[in-house]
Formats: sequence, structure tokens, C-alpha cells
Amino acid sequence: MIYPNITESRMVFDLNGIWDFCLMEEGEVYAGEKREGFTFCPMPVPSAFNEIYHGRDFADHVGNMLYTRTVLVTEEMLNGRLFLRFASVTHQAQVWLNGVCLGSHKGGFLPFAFEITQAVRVGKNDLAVVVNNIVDHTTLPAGRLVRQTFPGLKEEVHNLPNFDFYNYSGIMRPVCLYTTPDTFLEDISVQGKMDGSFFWKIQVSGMGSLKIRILSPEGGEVYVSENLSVGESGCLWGEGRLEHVRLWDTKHPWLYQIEAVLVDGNGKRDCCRESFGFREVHIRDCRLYLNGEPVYLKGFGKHEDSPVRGRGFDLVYAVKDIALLKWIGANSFRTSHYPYSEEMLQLCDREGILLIDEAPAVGLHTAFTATGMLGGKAENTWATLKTAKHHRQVLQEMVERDKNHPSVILWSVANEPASEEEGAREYFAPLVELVKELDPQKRPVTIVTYEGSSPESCKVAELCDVLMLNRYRGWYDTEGNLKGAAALLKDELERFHLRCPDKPIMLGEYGADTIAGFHDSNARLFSEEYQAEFLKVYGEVFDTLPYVTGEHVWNFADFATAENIRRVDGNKKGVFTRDRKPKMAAHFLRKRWNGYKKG
Ligand code: GCB
Repeated sequence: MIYPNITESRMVFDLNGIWDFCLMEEGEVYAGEKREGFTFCPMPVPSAFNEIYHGRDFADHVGNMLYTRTVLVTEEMLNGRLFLRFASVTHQAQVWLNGVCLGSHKGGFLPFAFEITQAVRVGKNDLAVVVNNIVDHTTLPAGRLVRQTFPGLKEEVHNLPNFDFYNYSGIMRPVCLYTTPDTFLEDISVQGKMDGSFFWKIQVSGMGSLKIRILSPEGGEVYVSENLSVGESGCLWGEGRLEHVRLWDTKHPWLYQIEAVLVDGNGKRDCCRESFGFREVHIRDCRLYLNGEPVYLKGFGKHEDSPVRGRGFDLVYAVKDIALLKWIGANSFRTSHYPYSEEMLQLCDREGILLIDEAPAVGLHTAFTATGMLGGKAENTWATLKTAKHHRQVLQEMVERDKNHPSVILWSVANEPASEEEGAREYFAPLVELVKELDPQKRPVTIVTYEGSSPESCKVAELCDVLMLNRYRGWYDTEGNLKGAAALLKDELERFHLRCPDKPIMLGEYGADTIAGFHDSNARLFSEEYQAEFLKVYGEVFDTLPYVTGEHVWNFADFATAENIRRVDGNKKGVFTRDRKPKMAAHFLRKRWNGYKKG
């Protein structure tokens, strides 16, 4: 999937701005009609709709909502083909243009586009999007729709997320129109290796002649291959090798570009560029290697989350967060629990941040208890959930979107599924295989597992290249007893190592809820002292175990969750507050991580 950039042959028109918005009633149908005289309110796009207006009914609305706007199209825009692209609509979208349904898309964190060359007209066009935010046993993330009645009251519909973050929704990331010539470049895949060799593959919508150039970080041409003929399959690949290549790493994230120019039978050109790096990721002897050097992952599980904006696209927080990661000495983060915006990945490429790119597959556990909402009743998850097909779709879309990013070093297929239950291996084996098959770089793959999935009960450990474990000893159990927590942690890590002696292990999550400004000289639960001590004790355990290859603290910043009695104004495990002020733990990590080298 090619990111919509303006090039010599392509125009991009921003459709962000204020759209008309209304919540829809349950059972209400939209069939493409113009809703004149209807009460719409202004809604910024992109954004999460939830916190823009006042009221619980508004914020917690379950079901459909309608976004509309007029789109003006000029004659020039219709010289070739025109596409309408949404970077993400959470969780499902049905798109209408001039009263005609263009199609729908399921999955709230990945892009989709419709060709509108025929459906659009010069002048004014009516665009409408029906957005649905329900999470249930068929969606990713997963949730549950429940109907409740109270004496004398009308039935209420609640959507319980199977996950610990607020279900922000709406048209969350940018919307645009982009043009292409009649025959156009559909996809560019590119991979650079440590020895300077590179491999590219181009997908074209028809036939033509192709010119490929590689541009150095300064923009100079370092490789060219031309008059390459693209036949009926529309697919062409090639390889080459550069001398004195500059590698992409965390200190010097050198970015090269591949430029593809296609000329079709009528002499029309299409031109696109994609950034990439020369770098390799390997796993050997329980360690993760970047360009042949062991790399220890220091960082966080994050969220796209900030006050008012919720999970809506926000470049200000994206750049700020990268700056804070650098300040604290982190080198990586996980895009928990869904693929982040394309712009965030571009920033990580540019700034040398390593990413664990996670599919939106969270809540795959029918006994989910982190927020106490499902009561922890063990059910047969893999016979109950109906997510397998959709899971394949999101993995495919994620790898297609993110495959060229040098920052992505590991794929996460899911977070905390019921990996201890019968059926887990059968569910995940084909998904892990799919990712390996789709990724031209064959990056390592993981499934992030939780405490209930022990070294003795986990059914998916052997499927993973890296064991990524989320552990809350000293918080959800053994609370307050950090000595006991450390002993349990170490014992469990050793048992995992015995089971998988060749696999690196990393902590995908560990942390403690902490109220900023709450202090206690005895380091009691919820105090800043406890959080700092908790992280220190965990760090001491990791330092003694050579196969521990990384530590990702949960969480980078405080974030919003659904309302429940385990959360006071959201999840407070942030090392930074929600508005990005450091807690004591941030200063501790800054000391630990800056210059840290695992022996
Ligand atoms: C977890 C989840 C994460 C939660 C966290 C917590 O294991 O993966 O989504 O927010 O625990 O704070 O409970």
C-alpha cells in the first residue's frame, strides 16, 4: 500500500476539517438520502467523536453515527483516476457518495480506499459515512454487547470492551482524495540488507515500462535500472547491491528512497517514492540482533491517547512522545493494542525508534478480568469467538501497510489472548504462518501473553520467535510485596527459559497504577515511590537473566479506560501523566536506561 503523497504524477486533496455529524438511533437506517432539515453538529475530522460534546449518552453512544460533507471536484482531478482514502475509521465504515454506496470496511485501525472516478462528478458531491463502534465477538478488538433492563425503565444497550482502554471511535485518522493516471503503481515493496543488497517488488494496475532508482539519504541517485517491462501479471521484481551503504539503526537512522516511474502504453507516467532502510533483524542464542549487534529493548507499551482528542490523530502528541522517549533513554515501543497512524511509523523511521507493530487483536479472552467487567467466568474462548477470518484480514492489512518501515522489527499477532486454553495453538498457528508468508522481510513474530498463561499451560510459546510476557506480580497479585513479586517473577522466567531455551524473552508489560503527586515514605501502593521501586525491582531481576532481551514498561502515559471500580479516571500506570508530565519513575528509568548495556 502506497502512502498518499503528492508526486509529479499524483495530487492529494485533504478532506480533513469540519464535517456534519449526528448519532443514529438503534435500528435507524441510512440509505444514501440527503438529510435536509436534520440536526447535525459540527465534528472535527480526524478525531474521536466521544469527548467533543457534553453528556454520557453522547460519549458512550453505542452503534451507528453519520458523518456527512460536500466534496468539490474539479475537471483536472478527473484527468485520470480518483480515489477516496480513509486512514482509519473505528470500527466499521459504510461509505456513500451521491446516494450510492461505495462499500464498507471492517477494522478500526487500518486504511482503506475506494476508486470514485465513475461515481464522482465535477462540482459538488455529497459524501456520507456511517460509522459503527460496536465491539463484539466478531470484531477486533473484541467486546460484548449487553442489554439490560431495570424496573420501569426502557431496555439499555451497553457495549463492554474486552480490553482496558476507552473505546474511542469515529473517523479517527486523515481522509483524502488522491489522483493517479489510468495505469498506476499499486504497491511498492522494498527491503535493504546489511551488505548493501536490496530487493524490490512493484505491483502495477496494468502493463507498462518501469524505471527504478534508489536515492541516497541526501537525495542523490545511487542506483538506476530502466526500461523494465511489466507484463500482464502487473508484477515485477528486481534486486541490486550498493557499495558503502549507510545502515539504518537507532543512532543513525539513515533512510534511502526507492523511486518507481511507470510509463504506460500511451506515454502517461506515474511516479511514487517509498522510504526504506538497510538493516537486518535476527534472533540468535536468546538475543535479538540489529545489524549483527545485540539490541536490548528499552521502552513502553503505549496508547494513542491524550486529553480531549482521545485516540484521534494527533501529530503534536506523536512528536512530543518521541521526544520524551529520547529524553528517557528508550529505544523502542509496542503499538499496543492496534497499529498506530502511518505518520507515527514514519516518525519512528526517521528518529530511529524500534517498533513492535501490534494487530488490533486484544480481548480474545472470554474470561477477561483486567477491568472486572466479564466477571472472570472461564468460557471456551476459541469455540466462542468468531474472529479468525477478520484476524487474517487485519494481519494482511497491517503487513501490507507497514512492511517497508525499517522501524518495525517485530510483529505482534495479538495481546493477551486465551493462550492457555485448548484451541489456542490451532487458532494462532495459521495466523503466525500468514504473517511470515506475507512479510517480505520475514521479521520475527510474537504473541503477547498474560499471567494466566504459565510456562506449563501456554499453548503458543513455540509459535513465537520472541516470548513476550505481561506480568503484574506486585500489583494484581502479591500487591505491596516486591520481594515476593521479584521471586515469583524470576522463578517464572526461568521456567519459561527451560521450556524454550533458544528464545529471547522480554517483558511486554509490567507496571503499577500511580497517582501523580501521591507520595509515601513507605512506598505504599499507588504512590510515586511504589512505582519507582516496582520498576527498580523488576529491572534487578532482568539484569540477572541473560536471555531477557527487553523491558517494556506499562504504560508510557496514563490513559482513558471504560468506567469501572478498578480505574480512577482511567489507567494510571503511566510513567508520564496523561498530559505528559514525568512521575518519579520517569526519572528512575532515565537513569537506568541512558547508557544501559546488557552484559
Ligand atoms: C494488561 C493489558 C493492558 C492493561 C494492563 C493493565 O495486561 O494488556 O491492556 O491496560 O494489563 O493495566 O491492567
